[in-house]
Amino acid sequence: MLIKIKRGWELPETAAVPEHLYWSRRSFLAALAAGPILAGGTDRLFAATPEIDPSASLYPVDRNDRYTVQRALTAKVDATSYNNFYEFGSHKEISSAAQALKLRPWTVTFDGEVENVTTLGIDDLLAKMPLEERVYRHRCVEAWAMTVPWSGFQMSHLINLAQPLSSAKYVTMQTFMDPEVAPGQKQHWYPWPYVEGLTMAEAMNELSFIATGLYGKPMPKQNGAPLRLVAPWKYGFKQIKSIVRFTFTKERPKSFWEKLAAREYGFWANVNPDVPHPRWSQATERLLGNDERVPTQLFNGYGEFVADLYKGMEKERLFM
Ligand SMILES: Nc1nc2c(c(=O)[nH]1)N[C@H]1C(S)=C(S)[C@@H](COP(=O)(O)O)O[C@H]1N2
Ligand SMILES: [Mo]
Repeated sequence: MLIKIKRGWELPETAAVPEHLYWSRRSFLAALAAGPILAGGTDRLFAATPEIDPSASLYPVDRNDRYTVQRALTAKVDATSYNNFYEFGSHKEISSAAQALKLRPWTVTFDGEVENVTTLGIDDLLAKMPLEERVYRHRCVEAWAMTVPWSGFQMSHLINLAQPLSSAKYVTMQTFMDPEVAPGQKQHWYPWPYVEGLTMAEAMNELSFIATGLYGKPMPKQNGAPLRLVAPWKYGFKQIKSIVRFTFTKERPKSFWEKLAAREYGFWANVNPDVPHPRWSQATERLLGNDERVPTQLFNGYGEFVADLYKGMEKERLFM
């Protein structure tokens, strides 16, 4: 008998609850949890409504058409309700839990091999960066994909601001650490905080982008507010969310997933349909919002921008 076991990424779009239903259901649950309505229940009810992001007036920003892709945009409801953010749970429906994330104050520190160690408030950083919109493909290693308009700035501007020394060979990025806000971080078998890294050449590549918004609005918390990496030729797990630190190093960092399962998730993680994950094929991908499967492309379709970065490195595990 043939038994087909459904993997997580093959599940239907159970997460796609329309936004108004989503918020009303959440308020209802919050009110229930608060107990008798008259005994302070309304505080809990309002706690579930999203606050105004102080960077809201910066958006929308002009789209940079150099990066337009031949693929339809994913519906906003899908990209904002089907997420990976293990700090808030090891499943896809973390968007309501992620609303607990506090976005101000939020500081970003540049340290390691730098001229001067500096710490900057997020609003000061945003004011210094030239914001633009880019439509990029996103390909999760679990074989689902989306195409979304990110707002933000080219990562090279942030590197120039940080002034790394010539001794810097890698940039390591780190997510916030606060188990009270992000209960997933109480799961001690994960190597928190989430860490990812790029070589300096990758970080300076024109495609590398620090996203601060999505669909013409500030970044939703579940998508990695207030700033997350977007390196679209690499699998989704490289796209580290809610970054608080950029550390420039001489040594190659070990990333979160590499620490957990080095056999399955390497440092490079470049998309390649011909190199299967040890447990599944990477030949095709499912587009969020429908069940259509389409072929996956080498470097997720961005080879013209990045293939040269990997010349002469054929012995490395470039595609895991
Ligand atoms: N801090 C942190 N960043 C993270 C993750 C995570 O669990 N924690 N998951 C990664 C994975 S596997 C993917 S596919 C993308 C998902 O981004 P999205 O939810 O905005 O689509 O975020 C990446 N960044
Ligand atoms: Mo992913």
